[in-house]
Amino acid sequence: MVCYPTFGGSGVVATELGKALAQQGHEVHFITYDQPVRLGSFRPNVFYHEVRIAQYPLFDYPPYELVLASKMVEVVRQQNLDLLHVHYAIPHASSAYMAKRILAEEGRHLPVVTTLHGTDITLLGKDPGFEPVISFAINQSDAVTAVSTSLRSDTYKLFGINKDIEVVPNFICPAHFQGLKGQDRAQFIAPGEQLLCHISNFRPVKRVNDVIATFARLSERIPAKLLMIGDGPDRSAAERTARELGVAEQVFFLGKLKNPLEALAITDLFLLPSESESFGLAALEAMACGVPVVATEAGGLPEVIRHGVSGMLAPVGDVTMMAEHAEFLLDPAHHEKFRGQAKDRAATFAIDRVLPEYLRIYNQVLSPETVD
Ligand code: GMT
Repeated sequence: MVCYPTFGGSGVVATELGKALAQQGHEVHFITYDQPVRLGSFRPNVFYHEVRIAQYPLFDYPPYELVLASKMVEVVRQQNLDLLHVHYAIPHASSAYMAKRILAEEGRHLPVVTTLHGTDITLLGKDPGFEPVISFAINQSDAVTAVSTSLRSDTYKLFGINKDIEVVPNFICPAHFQGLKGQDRAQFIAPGEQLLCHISNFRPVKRVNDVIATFARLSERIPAKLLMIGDGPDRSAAERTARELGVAEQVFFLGKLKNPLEALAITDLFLLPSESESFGLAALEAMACGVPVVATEAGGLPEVIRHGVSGMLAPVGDVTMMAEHAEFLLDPAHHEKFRGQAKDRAATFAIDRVLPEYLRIYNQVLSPETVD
Protein backbone atom coordinates (compact mmCIF):
# COMPACT_ATOMS: atom_id res chain seq x y z
CA MET A 1 0.00 0.00 0.00
CA VAL A 2 1.57 3.27 -1.07
CA CYS A 3 -0.18 6.42 0.10
CA TYR A 4 0.15 9.85 1.64
CA PRO A 5 0.28 9.38 5.40
CA THR A 6 -1.44 12.69 6.18
CA PHE A 7 -4.99 13.58 7.17
CA GLY A 8 -6.37 13.52 3.60
CA GLY A 9 -9.02 11.04 2.53
CA SER A 10 -6.73 9.11 0.17
CA GLY A 11 -4.46 8.16 3.08
CA VAL A 12 -7.46 7.22 5.21
CA VAL A 13 -8.89 4.99 2.47
CA ALA A 14 -5.53 3.28 1.87
CA THR A 15 -5.00 2.76 5.59
CA GLU A 16 -8.44 1.35 6.30
CA LEU A 17 -8.27 -0.89 3.23
CA GLY A 18 -4.87 -2.18 4.35
CA LYS A 19 -6.11 -2.83 7.87
CA ALA A 20 -9.17 -4.72 6.57
CA LEU A 21 -7.03 -6.85 4.25
CA ALA A 22 -4.64 -7.62 7.11
CA GLN A 23 -7.57 -8.70 9.24
CA GLN A 24 -8.50 -11.20 6.52
CA GLY A 25 -5.00 -12.67 6.74
CA HIS A 26 -3.25 -10.81 3.90
CA GLU A 27 0.16 -9.36 4.63
CA VAL A 28 0.06 -5.60 4.07
CA HIS A 29 3.12 -3.36 3.84
CA PHE A 30 2.65 0.41 3.95
CA ILE A 31 5.35 2.33 2.10
CA THR A 32 5.29 6.06 2.80
CA TYR A 33 7.26 8.85 4.45
CA ASP A 34 5.46 8.85 7.80
CA GLN A 35 3.23 6.60 9.87
CA PRO A 36 -0.26 6.85 8.30
CA VAL A 37 -2.48 8.88 10.63
CA ARG A 38 -5.20 6.24 11.00
CA LEU A 39 -2.90 3.22 11.25
CA GLY A 40 -3.19 3.23 15.04
CA SER A 41 -1.30 0.75 17.15
CA PHE A 42 0.47 -2.31 15.75
CA ARG A 43 -1.56 -5.28 14.60
CA PRO A 44 -0.88 -8.65 12.95
CA ASN A 45 0.06 -8.66 9.23
CA VAL A 46 0.62 -4.89 9.04
CA PHE A 47 4.08 -3.49 8.39
CA TYR A 48 5.25 0.05 7.82
CA HIS A 49 8.31 1.00 5.75
CA GLU A 50 9.46 4.58 6.01
CA VAL A 51 10.79 6.40 2.96
CA ARG A 52 13.67 8.60 4.12
CA ILE A 53 15.35 11.20 1.95
CA ALA A 54 18.90 12.19 2.77
CA GLN A 55 19.41 15.96 2.60
CA TYR A 56 22.20 17.01 0.23
CA PRO A 57 23.08 20.68 -0.33
CA LEU A 58 22.83 19.95 -4.07
CA PHE A 59 19.11 19.15 -3.83
CA ASP A 60 16.96 22.25 -3.98
CA TYR A 61 14.14 19.75 -4.57
CA PRO A 62 14.67 16.41 -2.80
CA PRO A 63 13.83 13.62 -5.30
CA TYR A 64 11.15 11.85 -3.22
CA GLU A 65 9.84 9.83 -6.16
CA LEU A 66 13.25 8.22 -6.77
CA VAL A 67 13.76 7.29 -3.14
CA LEU A 68 10.18 5.98 -3.06
CA ALA A 69 10.80 3.84 -6.18
CA SER A 70 13.98 2.44 -4.59
CA LYS A 71 12.11 1.68 -1.37
CA MET A 72 9.38 -0.09 -3.36
CA VAL A 73 12.01 -2.26 -5.07
CA GLU A 74 13.69 -3.03 -1.74
CA VAL A 75 10.42 -3.99 0.01
CA VAL A 76 9.17 -6.07 -2.95
CA ARG A 77 12.46 -7.98 -3.03
CA GLN A 78 12.75 -8.52 0.71
CA GLN A 79 9.11 -9.21 1.49
CA ASN A 80 8.28 -10.95 -1.76
CA LEU A 81 5.24 -8.75 -2.38
CA ASP A 82 2.68 -9.87 -4.94
CA LEU A 83 1.51 -6.42 -6.01
CA LEU A 84 1.61 -2.72 -5.29
CA HIS A 85 -1.58 -0.75 -4.69
CA VAL A 86 -0.76 2.93 -5.06
CA HIS A 87 -3.13 5.67 -3.96
CA TYR A 88 -2.87 9.00 -5.77
CA ALA A 89 -1.25 9.20 -9.19
CA ILE A 90 1.50 11.69 -8.39
CA PRO A 91 4.15 10.54 -7.66
CA HIS A 92 3.02 7.11 -6.46
CA ALA A 93 1.94 5.69 -9.81
CA SER A 94 5.02 7.00 -11.62
CA SER A 95 7.36 5.70 -8.89
CA ALA A 96 5.57 2.34 -9.07
CA TYR A 97 6.18 2.24 -12.84
CA MET A 98 9.89 2.76 -12.25
CA ALA A 99 9.97 0.06 -9.56
CA LYS A 100 8.10 -2.27 -11.90
CA ARG A 101 10.66 -1.75 -14.70
CA ILE A 102 13.61 -2.28 -12.35
CA LEU A 103 12.09 -5.52 -11.09
CA ALA A 104 11.26 -6.65 -14.63
CA GLU A 105 15.01 -6.55 -15.35
CA GLU A 106 15.46 -9.33 -12.82
CA GLY A 107 12.54 -11.32 -14.21
CA ARG A 108 10.03 -10.38 -11.53
CA HIS A 109 6.52 -9.33 -12.55
CA LEU A 110 5.08 -6.68 -10.24
CA PRO A 111 1.45 -5.76 -10.95
CA VAL A 112 0.49 -2.21 -10.04
CA VAL A 113 -3.03 -1.12 -9.10
CA THR A 114 -3.53 2.65 -9.12
CA THR A 115 -6.42 4.32 -7.30
CA LEU A 116 -7.21 7.87 -8.37
CA HIS A 117 -8.52 10.05 -5.57
CA GLY A 118 -9.37 13.45 -6.98
CA THR A 119 -6.92 16.27 -6.65
CA ASP A 120 -4.31 14.17 -8.47
CA ILE A 121 -6.65 14.45 -11.47
CA THR A 122 -8.83 17.53 -11.01
CA LEU A 123 -6.11 19.93 -9.81
CA LEU A 124 -2.75 18.51 -10.88
CA GLY A 125 -4.30 17.19 -14.06
CA LYS A 126 -4.93 20.74 -15.24
CA ASP A 127 -1.24 21.55 -14.81
CA PRO A 128 0.50 20.84 -18.13
CA GLY A 129 3.70 20.23 -16.16
CA PHE A 130 2.26 16.98 -14.81
CA GLU A 131 -0.01 15.80 -17.63
CA PRO A 132 2.39 13.57 -19.63
CA VAL A 133 3.62 11.77 -16.51
CA ILE A 134 0.14 11.26 -15.05
CA SER A 135 -1.25 9.94 -18.36
CA PHE A 136 1.71 7.61 -18.79
CA ALA A 137 1.64 6.31 -15.22
CA ILE A 138 -2.10 5.63 -15.40
CA ASN A 139 -1.82 3.89 -18.76
CA GLN A 140 1.03 1.73 -17.49
CA SER A 141 -0.82 0.56 -14.38
CA ASP A 142 -2.17 -2.99 -14.54
CA ALA A 143 -5.50 -1.82 -13.14
CA VAL A 144 -6.89 1.62 -12.43
CA THR A 145 -9.72 2.55 -10.12
CA ALA A 146 -11.42 5.86 -9.38
CA VAL A 147 -13.42 6.66 -6.26
CA SER A 148 -16.47 7.98 -8.13
CA THR A 149 -18.07 7.98 -11.56
CA SER A 150 -17.48 11.71 -11.71
CA LEU A 151 -13.74 11.28 -11.15
CA ARG A 152 -13.66 8.52 -13.73
CA SER A 153 -15.15 10.81 -16.39
CA ASP A 154 -12.91 13.74 -15.37
CA THR A 155 -9.91 11.47 -15.84
CA TYR A 156 -10.99 10.49 -19.35
CA LYS A 157 -11.66 14.15 -20.15
CA LEU A 158 -8.35 15.51 -18.86
CA PHE A 159 -5.92 12.77 -19.87
CA GLY A 160 -5.18 10.57 -22.85
CA ILE A 161 -6.22 7.39 -21.09
CA ASN A 162 -6.46 4.12 -22.99
CA LYS A 163 -7.20 1.93 -19.97
CA ASP A 164 -10.43 0.84 -18.35
CA ILE A 165 -11.00 2.74 -15.15
CA GLU A 166 -13.21 0.91 -12.67
CA VAL A 167 -15.21 2.85 -10.12
CA VAL A 168 -14.67 1.54 -6.60
CA PRO A 169 -16.23 4.00 -4.18
CA ASN A 170 -14.72 4.98 -0.87
CA PHE A 171 -16.11 3.28 2.20
CA ILE A 172 -16.56 3.39 5.95
CA CYS A 173 -15.75 0.70 8.50
CA PRO A 174 -19.01 0.37 10.47
CA ALA A 175 -17.10 -0.92 13.53
CA HIS A 176 -15.54 2.54 13.97
CA PHE A 177 -18.99 4.08 14.35
CA GLN A 178 -20.65 1.56 16.65
CA GLY A 179 -20.74 2.89 20.19
CA LEU A 180 -18.62 5.85 19.11
CA LYS A 181 -18.17 8.16 22.09
CA GLY A 182 -18.04 11.81 21.19
CA GLN A 183 -16.71 14.72 23.16
CA ASP A 184 -18.97 16.47 25.64
CA ARG A 185 -21.25 18.79 23.61
CA ALA A 186 -21.57 21.13 26.59
CA GLN A 187 -17.92 22.15 26.04
CA PHE A 188 -18.98 23.86 22.83
CA ILE A 189 -22.67 24.73 22.96
CA ALA A 190 -25.27 25.94 25.40
CA PRO A 191 -28.62 24.13 25.70
CA GLY A 192 -30.81 24.86 22.70
CA GLU A 193 -27.89 25.61 20.37
CA GLN A 194 -27.05 23.56 17.27
CA LEU A 195 -23.52 22.38 16.50
CA LEU A 196 -22.23 22.45 12.92
CA CYS A 197 -18.94 21.07 11.65
CA HIS A 198 -16.57 21.34 8.70
CA ILE A 199 -13.48 19.19 8.17
CA SER A 200 -10.92 19.72 5.41
CA ASN A 201 -7.37 20.68 4.53
CA PHE A 202 -8.47 24.33 4.11
CA ARG A 203 -7.20 24.47 0.54
CA PRO A 204 -8.90 26.90 -1.91
CA VAL A 205 -10.88 24.03 -3.46
CA LYS A 206 -12.72 23.59 -0.12
CA ARG A 207 -14.09 27.18 -0.15
CA VAL A 208 -13.80 27.52 3.63
CA ASN A 209 -15.00 31.13 3.40
CA ASP A 210 -18.31 29.73 2.14
CA VAL A 211 -18.51 27.58 5.27
CA ILE A 212 -18.23 30.74 7.40
CA ALA A 213 -20.61 32.75 5.19
CA THR A 214 -23.22 29.95 5.27
CA PHE A 215 -22.89 29.68 9.02
CA ALA A 216 -23.15 33.47 9.50
CA ARG A 217 -26.44 33.52 7.55
CA LEU A 218 -27.79 30.55 9.48
CA SER A 219 -26.83 31.96 12.86
CA GLU A 220 -28.97 35.05 12.17
CA ARG A 221 -31.94 32.67 12.30
CA ILE A 222 -31.04 29.96 14.83
CA PRO A 223 -28.58 29.80 17.74
CA ALA A 224 -25.61 27.72 16.63
CA LYS A 225 -21.87 27.11 16.90
CA LEU A 226 -19.42 25.83 14.30
CA LEU A 227 -16.41 23.52 14.64
CA MET A 228 -13.76 24.09 11.97
CA ILE A 229 -11.44 21.06 11.92
CA GLY A 230 -8.23 20.88 9.91
CA ASP A 231 -5.63 23.33 8.77
CA GLY A 232 -4.23 24.69 5.55
CA PRO A 233 -3.59 27.75 3.43
CA ASP A 234 -7.05 29.35 3.78
CA ARG A 235 -7.38 29.05 7.55
CA SER A 236 -6.29 32.64 8.30
CA ALA A 237 -8.67 34.00 5.67
CA ALA A 238 -11.53 31.99 7.19
CA GLU A 239 -10.69 33.30 10.67
CA ARG A 240 -10.70 36.84 9.26
CA THR A 241 -14.05 36.25 7.53
CA ALA A 242 -15.51 34.99 10.81
CA ARG A 243 -14.43 38.23 12.51
CA GLU A 244 -15.73 40.39 9.64
CA LEU A 245 -19.10 38.65 9.65
CA GLY A 246 -19.37 39.00 13.43
CA VAL A 247 -19.41 35.25 14.21
CA ALA A 248 -15.87 34.79 15.54
CA GLU A 249 -17.17 33.99 19.03
CA GLN A 250 -19.33 31.17 17.64
CA VAL A 251 -16.69 29.52 15.45
CA PHE A 252 -14.01 27.26 16.97
CA PHE A 253 -10.96 26.61 14.79
CA LEU A 254 -9.67 23.37 16.32
CA GLY A 255 -6.83 22.59 13.88
CA LYS A 256 -5.99 19.03 12.82
CA LEU A 257 -7.53 16.23 14.88
CA LYS A 258 -6.23 12.67 14.80
CA ASN A 259 -9.70 11.35 15.49
CA PRO A 260 -12.25 13.67 13.85
CA LEU A 261 -14.98 11.05 14.38
CA GLU A 262 -15.18 12.14 18.04
CA ALA A 263 -16.16 15.60 16.85
CA LEU A 264 -18.57 14.33 14.19
CA ALA A 265 -20.31 12.21 16.82
CA ILE A 266 -21.52 15.35 18.65
CA THR A 267 -22.39 17.33 15.54
CA ASP A 268 -25.86 18.19 14.21
CA LEU A 269 -24.92 19.14 10.65
CA PHE A 270 -21.87 18.91 8.38
CA LEU A 271 -20.96 21.58 5.80
CA LEU A 272 -18.90 20.81 2.68
CA PRO A 273 -19.22 23.64 0.10
CA SER A 274 -16.31 22.49 -2.11
CA GLU A 275 -15.59 23.82 -5.57
CA SER A 276 -14.63 20.32 -6.62
CA GLU A 277 -14.72 17.04 -4.71
CA SER A 278 -14.19 13.62 -6.22
CA PHE A 279 -16.01 11.84 -3.39
CA GLY A 280 -16.08 13.67 -0.03
CA LEU A 281 -15.00 11.05 2.47
CA ALA A 282 -15.48 13.49 5.39
CA ALA A 283 -19.14 13.86 4.38
CA LEU A 284 -19.55 10.08 4.30
CA GLU A 285 -18.00 9.78 7.77
CA ALA A 286 -20.36 12.49 9.01
CA MET A 287 -23.33 10.58 7.58
CA ALA A 288 -22.10 7.39 9.26
CA CYS A 289 -22.30 9.30 12.56
CA GLY A 290 -25.91 10.17 11.71
CA VAL A 291 -25.05 13.72 10.68
CA PRO A 292 -26.84 15.08 7.59
CA VAL A 293 -24.74 17.09 5.15
CA VAL A 294 -25.17 20.37 3.28
CA ALA A 295 -22.80 20.31 0.32
CA THR A 296 -22.37 21.51 -3.23
CA GLU A 297 -23.40 19.67 -6.38
CA ALA A 298 -19.71 19.41 -7.29
CA GLY A 299 -17.98 16.30 -8.65
CA GLY A 300 -18.81 13.06 -6.88
CA LEU A 301 -20.73 14.62 -3.97
CA PRO A 302 -24.16 13.81 -5.47
CA GLU A 303 -23.06 10.16 -5.69
CA VAL A 304 -22.50 10.14 -1.93
CA ILE A 305 -25.12 12.56 -0.57
CA ARG A 306 -28.64 11.96 -1.81
CA HIS A 307 -30.34 15.38 -2.04
CA GLY A 308 -33.38 15.40 0.22
CA VAL A 309 -32.42 12.08 1.80
CA SER A 310 -29.05 12.17 3.55
CA GLY A 311 -28.55 15.90 3.18
CA MET A 312 -29.07 18.70 0.68
CA LEU A 313 -27.06 20.07 -2.23
CA ALA A 314 -26.66 23.56 -3.69
CA PRO A 315 -24.72 25.14 -6.55
CA VAL A 316 -21.10 26.03 -5.76
CA GLY A 317 -20.93 29.44 -4.04
CA ASP A 318 -24.65 29.70 -3.26
CA VAL A 319 -24.26 30.35 0.47
CA THR A 320 -27.82 31.66 0.76
CA MET A 321 -29.25 28.37 -0.45
CA MET A 322 -26.84 26.40 1.72
CA ALA A 323 -27.97 28.38 4.80
CA GLU A 324 -31.62 27.68 3.87
CA HIS A 325 -30.85 23.99 3.50
CA ALA A 326 -29.08 24.00 6.86
CA GLU A 327 -32.04 25.64 8.55
CA PHE A 328 -34.41 23.10 6.98
CA LEU A 329 -32.32 20.10 8.04
CA LEU A 330 -31.88 21.38 11.60
CA ASP A 331 -35.59 22.01 12.03
CA PRO A 332 -36.69 19.57 14.78
CA ALA A 333 -39.56 18.56 12.48
CA HIS A 334 -37.04 16.99 10.05
CA HIS A 335 -33.73 16.57 11.82
CA GLU A 336 -34.19 13.11 13.36
CA LYS A 337 -35.54 11.72 10.09
CA PHE A 338 -32.51 13.04 8.19
CA ARG A 339 -30.16 11.71 10.87
CA GLY A 340 -31.52 8.20 10.34
CA GLN A 341 -31.48 8.52 6.56
CA ALA A 342 -27.87 9.76 6.63
CA LYS A 343 -26.87 6.68 8.63
CA ASP A 344 -28.76 4.37 6.27
CA ARG A 345 -27.14 5.96 3.24
CA ALA A 346 -23.66 5.66 4.79
CA ALA A 347 -24.32 1.98 5.50
CA THR A 348 -24.54 1.37 1.74
CA PHE A 349 -20.83 2.31 1.61
CA ALA A 350 -19.75 -0.25 4.22
CA ILE A 351 -16.32 -1.76 3.62
CA ASP A 352 -17.70 -5.29 3.25
CA ARG A 353 -19.25 -4.20 -0.06
CA VAL A 354 -16.02 -2.64 -1.33
CA LEU A 355 -13.37 -5.08 -0.14
CA PRO A 356 -14.48 -7.88 -2.53
CA GLU A 357 -14.17 -5.40 -5.41
CA TYR A 358 -10.53 -4.66 -4.58
CA LEU A 359 -9.81 -8.37 -4.04
CA ARG A 360 -11.32 -9.16 -7.44
CA ILE A 361 -9.09 -6.52 -9.05
CA TYR A 362 -6.01 -7.85 -7.22
CA ASN A 363 -6.78 -11.38 -8.39
CA GLN A 364 -7.34 -10.13 -11.92
CA VAL A 365 -3.90 -8.48 -12.14
CA LEU A 366 -2.28 -11.49 -10.51
CA SER A 367 -3.77 -13.96 -12.97
CA PRO A 368 -1.24 -15.35 -15.50
CA GLU A 369 -3.03 -13.89 -18.58
CA THR A 370 -2.10 -10.38 -17.48
CA VAL A 371 1.65 -11.11 -17.11
CA ASP A 372 3.57 -9.34 -19.88
O1 GMT B 1 -9.57 16.79 -0.43
C1 GMT B 1 -8.35 16.84 -0.57
O2 GMT B 1 -7.79 17.81 -1.06
C2 GMT B 1 -7.52 15.66 -0.13
C3 GMT B 1 -7.64 14.54 -1.12
C4 GMT B 1 -6.77 13.37 -0.71
O3 GMT B 1 -5.90 13.03 -1.48
O4 GMT B 1 -6.99 12.78 0.33
O5 GMT B 1 -8.99 14.13 -1.15
C5 GMT B 1 -9.42 13.50 -2.34
O6 GMT B 1 -9.50 12.10 -2.08
C6 GMT B 1 -10.48 11.73 -1.09
C7 GMT B 1 -10.40 10.22 -0.90
O7 GMT B 1 -10.70 9.53 -2.06
C8 GMT B 1 -11.87 12.17 -1.56
O8 GMT B 1 -12.82 11.81 -0.60
C9 GMT B 1 -11.87 13.70 -1.76
O9 GMT B 1 -13.12 14.07 -2.29
C10 GMT B 1 -10.77 14.10 -2.74
N1 GMT B 1 -10.66 15.55 -2.76
C11 GMT B 1 -10.98 16.26 -3.84
O10 GMT B 1 -11.38 15.78 -4.88
C12 GMT B 1 -10.85 17.74 -3.69
